Amino acid sequence: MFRKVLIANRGEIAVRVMRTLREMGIAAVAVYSDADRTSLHVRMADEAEHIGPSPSSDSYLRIDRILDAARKHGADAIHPGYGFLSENADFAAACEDAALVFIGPSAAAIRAMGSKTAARQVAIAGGAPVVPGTDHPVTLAEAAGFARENGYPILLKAVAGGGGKGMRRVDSEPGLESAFRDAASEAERSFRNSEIYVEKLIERPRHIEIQLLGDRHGNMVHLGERECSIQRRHQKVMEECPSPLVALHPEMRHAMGEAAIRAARAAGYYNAGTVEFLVDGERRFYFLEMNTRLQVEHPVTELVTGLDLVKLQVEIAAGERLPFSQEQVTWRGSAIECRIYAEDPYNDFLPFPGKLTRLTRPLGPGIRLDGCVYDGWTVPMEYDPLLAKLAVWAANREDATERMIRALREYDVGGIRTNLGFFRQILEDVEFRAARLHTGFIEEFFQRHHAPRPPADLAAVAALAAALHTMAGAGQPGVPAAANGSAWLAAGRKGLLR
Ligand code: MV4
Repeated sequence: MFRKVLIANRGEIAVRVMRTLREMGIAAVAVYSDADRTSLHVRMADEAEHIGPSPSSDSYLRIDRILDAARKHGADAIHPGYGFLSENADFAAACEDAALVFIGPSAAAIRAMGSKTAARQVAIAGGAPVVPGTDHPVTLAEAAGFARENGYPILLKAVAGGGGKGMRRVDSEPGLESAFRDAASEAERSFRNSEIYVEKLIERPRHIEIQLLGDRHGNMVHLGERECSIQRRHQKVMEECPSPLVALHPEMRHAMGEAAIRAARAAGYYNAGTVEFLVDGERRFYFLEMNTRLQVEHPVTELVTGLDLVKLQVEIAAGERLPFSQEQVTWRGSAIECRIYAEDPYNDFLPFPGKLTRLTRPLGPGIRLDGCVYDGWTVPMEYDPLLAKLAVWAANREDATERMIRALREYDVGGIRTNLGFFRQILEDVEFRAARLHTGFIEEFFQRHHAPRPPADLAAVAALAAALHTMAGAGQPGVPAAANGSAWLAAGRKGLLR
């Protein structure tokens, strides 16, 4: 087993990885930029190395500086976390060249899954269902040909894809040319690769993903699914395990798990990984892409399976065999995670970094908090303003929902704006309660909650105001307002008289 591991990351995930390393008796080396001098991951580490100025391109994305730090501190392996260099095939290869173990899949597997068309080819080779589409980059004429054969709407996607960049919906032939140009130029700007491919558009899909774990001896298991349909601008906001849809149709877990394993096997995959699927209204599922890293939302899988994914990642990277078989994986209860951000949900979710002047954390039964903040810390504006991931476990979805509402009530953050209140509204929402989830959920949620009130309501409010006004004028002098009716009416009357 490794003696010392360098964590090439920051924030809550660096802290999360460090906690497991400590439990395994492995020393942790942190790296940090100027902006992170006072950050929790640096304070918690056994050793720490400064790797550059605040911009991540000068620090957390500098392969040379991270490898220098690992050599200087005598680390045996590097955990990349998520984001930054975690899905950079060159980084994985450079680690191996420097005789450092990259705690993740092979550089070849990362590369194969990084190209969305190559990933489709791998999935097809493995026999996993994919959305009808092209398995290679296309010209405008080829895109038009595909649409004529398969019908509109279609979705143009960037080959180098991710995060919805370079993606355009096209509903009919006249819109195709300009959409193609827009998609290609956005892809060029985002990825320096303008290649586009085409898929048939799936309307209002759910996003359900399968967690995989494979060792370097050819064993692979799935750890079930996560429902990640509640997201905004391609950023997940809330995740659940199990998916409420799969909970109703348990055969889906086995079918999707098997499909995910086949796709990953075709790529020669090992370590932790996630296969994303789109699920349509008829519960058909389609391979979308594979994430070759530990995911932000891994805690909900850990809560329901009782496993430590980081520990398993480290053991697999050290050459150990998976310590259990597929039949030994069990799922118990229900977990929900909310991503707590320093942002203003009522001002277009604008980041709201700043100094934390007050902090009370939720505690008690079934609560897990993966955070990186402490009272008095200033949330840096250079990075993603994720403060913490609040996850709860309970026996079923209803209880987990109530527990999350309770935890959010206990959570108090002062000095900055957060999305805590926004989550409470979602958790109370009838559509959420009924688990009618899809990738357009938040957009529709806002439409439902911010829609102008129907005229009937307006008329009712006007009538009530008029009635209260009349009552206020006709009220007997000297008689307490509450004696004329409810305290509620009294309050309304006071308001009108003020
Ligand atoms: C789709 C799709 C519908 N049909 N592909 C969005 C990000 C990128 N990774 C793929 N995405 C989608 N691909 C077809 N053929 C809808 C989406 C999509 C989406 C997918 C997962 C999670 C959230 C999403 C939000 C909007 C659109």
